[in-house]
Amino acid sequence: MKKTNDTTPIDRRTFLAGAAALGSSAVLLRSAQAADQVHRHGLERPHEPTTTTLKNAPLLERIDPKPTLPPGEPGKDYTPVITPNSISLPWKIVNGVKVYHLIAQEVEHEFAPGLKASCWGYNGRVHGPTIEAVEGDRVRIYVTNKLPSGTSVHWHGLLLPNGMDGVAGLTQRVIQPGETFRYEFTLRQHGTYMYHSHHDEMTQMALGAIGLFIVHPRRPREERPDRDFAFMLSEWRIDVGTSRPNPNEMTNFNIFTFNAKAFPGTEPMAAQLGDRVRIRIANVAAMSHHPIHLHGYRFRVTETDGGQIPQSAQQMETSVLVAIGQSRTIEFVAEEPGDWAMHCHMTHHVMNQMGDQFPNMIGVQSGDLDARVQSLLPGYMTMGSEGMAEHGLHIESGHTQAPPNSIPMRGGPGPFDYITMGGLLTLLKVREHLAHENLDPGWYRHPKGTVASRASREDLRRDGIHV
Ligand SMILES: [Cu+2]
Repeated sequence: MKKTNDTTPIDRRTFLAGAAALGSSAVLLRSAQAADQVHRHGLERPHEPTTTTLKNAPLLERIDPKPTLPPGEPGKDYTPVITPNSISLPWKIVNGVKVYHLIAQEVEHEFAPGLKASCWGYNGRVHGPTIEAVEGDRVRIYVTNKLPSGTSVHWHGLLLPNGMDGVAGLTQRVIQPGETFRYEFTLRQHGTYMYHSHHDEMTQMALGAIGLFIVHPRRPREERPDRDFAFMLSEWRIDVGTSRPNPNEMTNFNIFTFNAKAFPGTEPMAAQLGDRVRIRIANVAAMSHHPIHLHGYRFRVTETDGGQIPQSAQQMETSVLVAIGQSRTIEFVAEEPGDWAMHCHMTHHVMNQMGDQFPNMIGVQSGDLDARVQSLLPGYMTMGSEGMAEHGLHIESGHTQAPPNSIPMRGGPGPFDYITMGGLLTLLKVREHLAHENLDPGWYRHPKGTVASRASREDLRRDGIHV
């Protein structure tokens, strides 16, 4: 894969270059002539501002250009994206247009073993499947509403004709239950975008009516990644013992997810040593920004949802803040083998369904308090005198019964001990050889002498450490 100096997003000239390479259909010629006129006008009246020049372009062609390149193909034009715990939405090509079908519907969703809830999603998934396409593609997306309420879909971050923007009431009529609407536009940019309900967003997004919309570059500026992962961050309020996310919650969310899964329900990212890895992270949570921290690596932040960051301005980071409504893309070469944590660094975001209305009991010997409270509140457990770690262990060992349909303060099993993080945690697993392309390769087998362990008496004596 060679480096090119293409400008991005695809501008009119790039479209034309593609058109010229393809030959001359009537459509191509028409758009070429139109662009020529724009160009000439620009030359004839060089002092006019760009906006005036643009006004001279046929309006329709400017806001909804006809594609001049064939539909982008996976493997040929791009490395297909991997959405852990999810899939890409299938599509077909009809007369050169990529056709998709989203069905908004109620979905029974499992966040992690032990917690299921009735959510709203698309095509049987929460969140909806990832829409994947290529810059310059013409897409036609049908949206069928099987929800009990009206809905609409907004294509968050995409440049498109105003009437395709999906804001119910403002740019279109509400899609009533049982109706199917058609959206159609040409992708004029590349990057990590989203789609989500834009009718009663507070309710519909809180219940999960969101998804990723990935647009691959037609001609990448840099080498293509070997692995291209995509995550959507979201947050939920699901009270212990209930099974419906609460859309009325304004600040106090208690389930935080990568692609609608809390650890240990999150599927890890598998990569081979030396792979170029791209991770896209989008966030349309209600209230929380998430500083996502990847262990073991430093990475370049290569894209925002506004576009590619020039190489000279790309920063090396180990955490990337993904604010609400934003997406960020990071890239690195997988040079460090192991099982590396990737998680939100807001410590409450790696806890699930934590009760926060109790006095601080750290260091307090609570005696038989729990047993007495449990006669009134089954499943009650004081945040123990040693902190929260013991809580998950107590539950995992069957010592304490978790309330039905809940994952309070739960983490998950690790190869050494219980991992005391849940929520926004997933793993990057880098191996010298992967037996199966995208499957979990199991726990890392550390080379001898590379695991922290209990210091020996000899170590302490040699180094003059007195304990
Ligand atoms: Cu967070």
